[in-house]
Amino acid sequence: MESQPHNRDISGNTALDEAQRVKRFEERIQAGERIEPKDWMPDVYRRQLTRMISQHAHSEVVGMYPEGNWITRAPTLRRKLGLLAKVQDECGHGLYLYCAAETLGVDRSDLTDELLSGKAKYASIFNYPTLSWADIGVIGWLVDGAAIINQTPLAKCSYGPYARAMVHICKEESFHLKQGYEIVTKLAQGNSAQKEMVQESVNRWWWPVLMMFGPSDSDSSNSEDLMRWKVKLFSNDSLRQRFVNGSVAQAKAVKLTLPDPDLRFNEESGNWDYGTINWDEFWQVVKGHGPCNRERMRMSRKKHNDGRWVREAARAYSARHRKNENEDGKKYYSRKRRKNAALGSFFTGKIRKAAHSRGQPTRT
Ligand code: FAQ
Repeated sequence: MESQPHNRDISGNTALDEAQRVKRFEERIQAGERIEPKDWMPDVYRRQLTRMISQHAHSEVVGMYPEGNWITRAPTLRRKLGLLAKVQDECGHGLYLYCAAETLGVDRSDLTDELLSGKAKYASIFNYPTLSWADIGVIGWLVDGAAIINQTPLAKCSYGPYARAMVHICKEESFHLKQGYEIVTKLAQGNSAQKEMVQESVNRWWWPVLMMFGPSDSDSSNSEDLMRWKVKLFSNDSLRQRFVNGSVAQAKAVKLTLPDPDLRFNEESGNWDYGTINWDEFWQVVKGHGPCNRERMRMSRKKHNDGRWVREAARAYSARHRKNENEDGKKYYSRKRRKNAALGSFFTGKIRKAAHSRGQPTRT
């Protein structure tokens, strides 16, 4: 009996086919080509992207809560409008990202279930409370600032839908950064209570913001895969360093200090060296034991339940819409609807004619 040269999988592919496909895939990545949803990709690439994009989407959505908390308490109408628009943008970012994740063959409702069950992570930073108005400025400056440093390279990542979503998102994040830095500048130039408030806020947010970039490279379990496949173009530590380098000058410009006694310019490396990050705190927050984890999850579940009727209405609308399509996808209108439409144009015609005879202008 002739022996089988290779094991075949369910679609009849041999192990050799698989190795060739991986090789071809990696060549495409090395050549800087974009991978698109219908292209072949290794399972691990698909899984890693689904994990990362969905956690990013959850972060944008949960990220609305700390700032949303201040919409009703913004000090002026201008600030209220700016904050409202910003929070709305974050919601939009979540939607783009869920759509990008869905191109990988997952369903958004399953991703939401993973968030609500506590299985999926979201950014650690959103588990800290917003205690003063200055926090809104500092989030815009530092949190959005860190997000931009982390996300601008993602706009050049190897997966097309993620990269394209990031272009739009980063433009909006840049606007958020400017808005936040403007609030910080005003407070830093204000009276002594305002200066104190903004400095106190920087002191609370600085270290958690450094943690946003993820664990140090030696503890980053996903970086190897993600960097080989050009999803992540830079390591966690290198982006964190870039952020520290930029923030020092920005803080100095508004006469604020960063709460790190070990912050020092290193002539040799050209970087600002910084103190030790409290990784124990980071992992505690990631595992659900941060100051606001419970509150954020409670709110997420409440919003999900409160929004049930909207999802049901959208589903019913979509089902009705589908019923009104012929097999070839063309719109089908019932006899009653066709009659009403005809009557509508009959009456519109009559009204126009009457208006015309009275010498009134008519809308065309
Ligand atoms: N928080 O192996 P790595 C924003 C987890 S959006 C919680 O290094 P990776 C906009 C990680 O999931 C902010 N968990 O992971 C905004 C992994 O666990 P897993 C979100 C974290 O993926 C502004 C484990 O630790 N941005 O701010 C965190 O290679 C203002 C090992 O870590 C993105 O999602 C963390 N900070 O690198 C909204 C950007 N870090 O999943 C409102 C895209 C790590 O294996 C207001 N994502 N973990 O169980 C990324 O760039 C990467 O996923 C990293 C993590 C860098 C976040």
